[in-house]
Amino acid sequence: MGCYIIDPMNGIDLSRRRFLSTAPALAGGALLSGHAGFAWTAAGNEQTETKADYTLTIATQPIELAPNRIVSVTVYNGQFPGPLLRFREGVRATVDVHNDTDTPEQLHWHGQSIPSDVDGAAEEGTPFIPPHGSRRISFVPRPSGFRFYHTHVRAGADLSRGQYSGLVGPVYVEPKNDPGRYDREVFLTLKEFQPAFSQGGDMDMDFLSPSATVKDLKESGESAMKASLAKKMPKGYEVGYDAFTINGRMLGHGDPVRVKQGERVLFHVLNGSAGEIRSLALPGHTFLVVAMDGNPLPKPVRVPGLWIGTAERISAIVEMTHPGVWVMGDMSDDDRHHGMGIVVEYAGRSGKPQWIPPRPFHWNYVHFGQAESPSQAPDQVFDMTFAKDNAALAGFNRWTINGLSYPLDQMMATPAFHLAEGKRYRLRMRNASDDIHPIHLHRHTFELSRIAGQPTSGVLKDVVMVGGYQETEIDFTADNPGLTLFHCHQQLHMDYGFMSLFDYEQ
Ligand SMILES: [Cu+2]
Repeated sequence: MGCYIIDPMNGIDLSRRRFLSTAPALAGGALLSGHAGFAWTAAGNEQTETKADYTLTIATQPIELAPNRIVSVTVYNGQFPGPLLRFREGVRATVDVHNDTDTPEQLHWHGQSIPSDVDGAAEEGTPFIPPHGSRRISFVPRPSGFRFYHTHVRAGADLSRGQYSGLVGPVYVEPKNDPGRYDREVFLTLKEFQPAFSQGGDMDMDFLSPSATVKDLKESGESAMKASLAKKMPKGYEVGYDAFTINGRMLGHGDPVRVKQGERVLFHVLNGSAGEIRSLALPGHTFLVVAMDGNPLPKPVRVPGLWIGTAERISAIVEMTHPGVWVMGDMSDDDRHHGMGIVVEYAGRSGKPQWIPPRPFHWNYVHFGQAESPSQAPDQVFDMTFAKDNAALAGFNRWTINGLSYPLDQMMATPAFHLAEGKRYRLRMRNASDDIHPIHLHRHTFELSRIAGQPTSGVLKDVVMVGGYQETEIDFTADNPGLTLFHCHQQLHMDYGFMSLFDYEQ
């Protein structure tokens, strides 16, 4: 989109190779004082390189989704998903990121409460990882649980960039003590490839409960759409996909999940999509959901299947009590037939993997929490209305929060919401569009407090799906000073305005 501003200091190519070859010329290291990748000895003129806990290299290369289905895609360390990174809660970690592409990159630590300069969003002031350059990132991982890392650049109309790429990987921050009663863990990353634009297409909303919509939101959304179509505007672009994968392999082409009868398997499921909402079911089995977005629920809840918004994570225990060879897959037949699934194979069983749809069910966040509002009242409530301006930006929908669209040609916009450290806030999000928006708040954990009119508490998350023409309320404590980005996690929506910045009062 041509709108990338590289900080002049951080735009300097600090790739390891070049640094080592030019190091003798940089006496004293003043130029590198902000670069934590090198520890200087007391003498100050000799450097030793400390080893990072992890190294991630961003590069574009062929990735095999299935035999003869090889796509060119940008990934971490030559693989999809990126390697599972395990951190210890509260123990400082360092990660070296090398960018072997021609464009600046951002690596966002989704779901962690860390400073703005390492969070991985240019809108918050995180320096870019320059093209053919490197950056060492150091932070204290927290809170514990299932998190992830992903690129945080705007893709705009470029379907090879942003999260349309394969720049997604799981993170597990080990808690100080792990109470889980399970035999083993399996990490699953759900992700589509081979994106293409289409016009129109309505999102499937039927799975969300409660389904009640708000009259004034519906009226304003529908009248805006009608007015646009009356002006002969086409419907704004949407993105669809040809290939669907779990852990980078289309159904039937990856290693099966091999289980034994009686095992309790803890699945950590990440929706790594650029914008799709996914579902997952395993015939003859149920899911005991123990955590959402990595945060333990007040109590585990058993469900017949999972619905996972873009960037959401669900940790669920499956008791292996139904021997066979099964397809664990998306409930959409079309998406499953295009690859969204993985085989679960019991020891000693063979044959063609079987799929049986689960009984119909609705997905209601309220079922996972307590049925009353949070006991702590907010100090302040922010009202936010989300709206769509159909096809307003060269065929792309323009998105607004309270009438404002985040500037496309600017990284750090003027913060629209102001926080005071220690105060408790409520966001009352009103969706005047017919799409479901997976809303993400950076650097903070929020508590669901009301879903389409139903009060709730105790469910701690960093992404929540806000249903079409519905209202959702979330509460959070301003406990991590610094610029904080708020946005819809659909790449297409955030790139075309659906973002806002919070700052802290000085
Ligand atoms: Cu959205």
